[in-house]
Amino acid sequence: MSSDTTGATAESAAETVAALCEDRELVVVSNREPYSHDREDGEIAVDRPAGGLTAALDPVMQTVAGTWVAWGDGDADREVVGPDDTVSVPPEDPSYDLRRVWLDDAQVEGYYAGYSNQMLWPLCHLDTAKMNPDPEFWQSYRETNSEFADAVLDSTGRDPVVWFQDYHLALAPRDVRAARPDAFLAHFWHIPWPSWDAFHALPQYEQLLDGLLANDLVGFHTEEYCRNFLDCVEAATDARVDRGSRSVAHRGERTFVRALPLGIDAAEQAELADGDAADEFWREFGAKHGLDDGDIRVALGVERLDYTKGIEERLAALERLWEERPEYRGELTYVQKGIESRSGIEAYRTLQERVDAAIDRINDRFGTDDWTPVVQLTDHLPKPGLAALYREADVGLVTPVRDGMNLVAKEYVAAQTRDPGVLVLSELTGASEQLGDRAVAVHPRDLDGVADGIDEALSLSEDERLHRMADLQRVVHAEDVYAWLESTFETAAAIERGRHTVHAGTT
Ligand code: GDG
Repeated sequence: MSSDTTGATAESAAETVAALCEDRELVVVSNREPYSHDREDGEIAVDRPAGGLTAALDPVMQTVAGTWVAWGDGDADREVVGPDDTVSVPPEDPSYDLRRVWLDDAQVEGYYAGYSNQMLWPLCHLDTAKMNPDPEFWQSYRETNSEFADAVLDSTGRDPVVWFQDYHLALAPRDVRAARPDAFLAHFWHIPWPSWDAFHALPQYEQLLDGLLANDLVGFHTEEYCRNFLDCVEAATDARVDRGSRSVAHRGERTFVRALPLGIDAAEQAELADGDAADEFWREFGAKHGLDDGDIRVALGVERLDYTKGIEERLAALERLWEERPEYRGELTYVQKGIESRSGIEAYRTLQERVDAAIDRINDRFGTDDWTPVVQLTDHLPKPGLAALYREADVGLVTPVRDGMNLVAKEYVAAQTRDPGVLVLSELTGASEQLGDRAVAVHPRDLDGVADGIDEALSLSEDERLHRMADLQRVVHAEDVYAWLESTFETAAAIERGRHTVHAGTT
């Protein structure tokens, strides 16, 4: 299948961002770093950008020659930095600075695994029972955010454009603002923002909001998260919320709140799915699991093993499907591509055990000598292998119980370059705001509904599948990661222009 594209590319996005930043320095701040240095067989090796966002920002940073501030977690990271804790990257063509922040074990435990992943993560995904309110976590989060802010201040001049990423860094903008009143500060929050009722469960709700309101722009994936954020500000602070302009006046500053749904590199995903490496992967994988002759249909789930992704509920829905519709036994295989994640945290370890037990139970119950109902893959796959799985899957099962966006849904769509499959998508993902209409929409906890959704997806005519997928691909290509970069920076530039107009008018 072919698709329309916007024409936004890595190069055009980088040029747009450079033009919009004019001569101001761009600083990106994130927990994870874009390059890490590790020792392999005594030699220092460089690990490349992995995630889609990091890969998309890298060419932008190369063009604007900015600074990226992030946790240096590679085991050889300290060996390659200069006295200012900075290394120029990429190694083969150094064009921007990577400024590393060092975390000790207590910070990894308190700031990262603790407050970020055992307070903010469960809170924003509405799983407040999993919150662990250890006071040390908060202390560590505050201190570490200050360290990130110091690193930003050390590495920039008077009025940079600083772009914070995600929930690890909610407090850092306030420290940067105090020292650089003229900086333009933006923040993108990658996970859901909950309603005030839920957010109220966080003891430090005021400090969190105050940190984020130091930004000129706060971006979320969806309009719903923007509304929730404004509701929280209204309920918890004395800031003035202006719903018309979707902005907040606080401490003499104004913060604009915008939905900026993140996309993927859709053109790259389609190319990978059509490439020789994907074909090669599928030949081997299909033969190994008896899926190569096309008789057995394939459903696919891809994610980090996380309790927000709805894996247990999905397995239960599949079990009901095989139980109540025996015609799918021997006819439908589910491939569970679940990569280990945050396994230092108890809730993640126990999830892993329950998922393994559910898969064993289902396979014992329905499996035969020549058919395994659930094939589990726990290894990290190279991109072409993942693209091959997407391409060959008749059903892409994306059923989180909560998810900020879910890029897997978009990758699945972009990889349908041949006989198109069908996306089954949870209503409780950010992606459903853009893709819900043309996917088979399901509620992840309605197990019969998910089973029906899988049945419906497998029963659609070829014509219907082609139409739905063409519509989905148009969205995923038009609203890709480069379009996202451009609209983020165009929004920032419009806010900045407005700010100067207001100042000019008042002096
Ligand atoms: C957070 C929010 C939001 C997975 N296994 C392999 C692999 N992956 C890649 C996928 C995809 C990425 O990991 C997962 O992204 P998601 O968006 O699905 O989910 P989170 O990790 O929870 O991300 C989420 C996102 O931030 C961005 O804002 O959408 O809501 O929770 O890109 O492809 N990649 C490779 N091999 C694997 O085995 N190469």
